[in-house]
Amino acid sequence: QFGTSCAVVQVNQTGYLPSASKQALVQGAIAPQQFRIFDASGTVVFAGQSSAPADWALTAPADRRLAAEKVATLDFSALQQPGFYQLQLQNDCPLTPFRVAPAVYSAVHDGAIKAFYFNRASTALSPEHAGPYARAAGHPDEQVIVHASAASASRPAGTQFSAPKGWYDAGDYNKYVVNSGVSTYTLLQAYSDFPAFYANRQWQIPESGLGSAKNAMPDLLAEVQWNLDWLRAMQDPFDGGVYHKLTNLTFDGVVMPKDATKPRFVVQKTTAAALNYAAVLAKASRVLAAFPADQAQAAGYATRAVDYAKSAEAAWRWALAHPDVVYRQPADVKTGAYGDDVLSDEFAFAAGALYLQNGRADYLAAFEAFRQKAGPLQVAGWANPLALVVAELAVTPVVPAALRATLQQQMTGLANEFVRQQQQSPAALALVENDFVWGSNAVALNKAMLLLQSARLLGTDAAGKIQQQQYQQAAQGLVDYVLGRNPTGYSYVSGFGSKTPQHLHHRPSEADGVTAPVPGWLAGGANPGQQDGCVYPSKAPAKSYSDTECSYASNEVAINWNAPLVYVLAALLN
Ligand code: G3I
Ligand code: 9MR
Repeated sequence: QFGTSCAVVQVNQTGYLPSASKQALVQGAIAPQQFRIFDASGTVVFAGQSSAPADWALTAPADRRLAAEKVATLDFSALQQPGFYQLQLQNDCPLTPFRVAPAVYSAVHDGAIKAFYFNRASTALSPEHAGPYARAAGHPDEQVIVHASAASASRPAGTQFSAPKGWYDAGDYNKYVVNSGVSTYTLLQAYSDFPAFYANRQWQIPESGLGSAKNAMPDLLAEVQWNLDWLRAMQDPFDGGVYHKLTNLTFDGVVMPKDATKPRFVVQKTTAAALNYAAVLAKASRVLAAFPADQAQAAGYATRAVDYAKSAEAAWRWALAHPDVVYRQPADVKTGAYGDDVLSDEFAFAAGALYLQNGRADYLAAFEAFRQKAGPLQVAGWANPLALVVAELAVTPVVPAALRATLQQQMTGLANEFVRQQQQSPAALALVENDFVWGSNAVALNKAMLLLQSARLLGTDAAGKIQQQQYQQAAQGLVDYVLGRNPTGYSYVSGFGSKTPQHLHHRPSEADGVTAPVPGWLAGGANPGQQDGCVYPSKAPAKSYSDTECSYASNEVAINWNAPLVYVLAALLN
């Protein structure tokens, strides 16, 4: 019933913060578009014109344009009054609803962190906390078998030990130290960057509100503790080495946890696992030790803080003695590999985190040596954790001033590049062709995280303020992108938005008999690699997303994808 010439408009489906930049995406227009915005009473409160439609990624051949059609941007940043609005191109075109409100990311933030609770292993989820997603316990992981690849004199192949709890990695039911490490570190960083925000924030998990004033643990730390308890058990107490993963030999079928009863193994000790473990345990030690002494004592944090620090150092020593044990998937193991041959960034990650924990010069020196070896700073990801610790070292006063300056320059150098990407994109999105990999939505959010962390490094002079605004705008664009302002029109977070993934590759969501998937999960996102061989609507990088259970390469969920979502939403709410 609408005019055939109507272009499609995509907005952030959860809304816009009053003072933030506000943009929408126009797809399929060939000429600039006029647009109007109506308030709830139907009054026009804003009118404007789009940017000129253009191909996104000019360097790509015609069939590889990121969106397969021309895109343009509508800017209505000046609309700051909270309210419910509708945006329209020409008179006979459809209305696109959106809202402007101060706490617009509050619910989606809580959903994104609650998702970790929904993926807890070794426990039942109660109706009180999980509603329709309540389920029986699975994967007790109390009799985990040492795989031949992980055998040592103290724990020969076939030895059994207990390593319960932790979060399932993703849509599968396995637990991988490398990926768990970066996810946990990111959540702990959210806690240490926004302590007041998290102090009393609750999202109905079993630990919510438990304990006396002296030992109540913020929900975020309680959630993280669930995973730390598992991680801690992944270290071989005899030599400090850390198993790479705890897994079945082959992926489970589409069943609920209680019906997934294949034997569980720990597989190979690796350098990357030891280093990620060391970084997280060092960070956790510091977070727990920072509580007021009487509170930390009452809650048992003080003891744990000491244990974690020692354990992190033991893992570090193991890594130094075994500096190049890369993960090699044994022939009988078919689950996720998280293999990475480049370890200098992991070494620097662990050294930096240990230095922040113990202040020792040898760790600082190791950080510097490995950082230089790792080369230019890269956006964080499971194979590239270094940026996570660089962001903290860059703002920590005990770090020597010259090093801090270098780290700050590295961060702003990368952030400036992302700003350029946004400015060069007709979609006003800081995304380039290389970003569209398996887990592209997390690439977007890790970029946003780096931008927001870089924004706080800038001076308060006029130039600093302009740059800061650019960083915030680029980050906001990336958040908009995952929440709907993208060429698929999906808000990629289950349950949050008007068009959200319905068929996540997530075993509980598929097997639980509830129509709607478990809420709060970020789908991996557009991925032209299409490694799953499923049916996709398009090959164009930014449209290569398949909302099907089949599609693990574009529609799976993962803890390392939700973690930067949590961080970035917390940052925007602060
Ligand atoms: O980095 C390269 C890039 O340089 C290259 O241009 C591009 C071209 O294809 O590939 C990029 O690498 C891809 C990499 O993801 C990017 O992070 C690989 O092709 C791709 O195969 C790889 O996918 C990983 C996938 O496992 C398969 O190993 C994902 O990162 C990783 O998130 C995913 O993790 C899985 C676990 O194994 C099992 N549990 C679920 C989890 C999520 O799907
Ligand atoms: O479900 C698995 C998913 O968690 C992984 O990310 C993915 C890639 O390792 O593999 C999925 O399992 C598939 C397997 O690799 C091939 N057979 C079909 C499985 C999905 O149902």
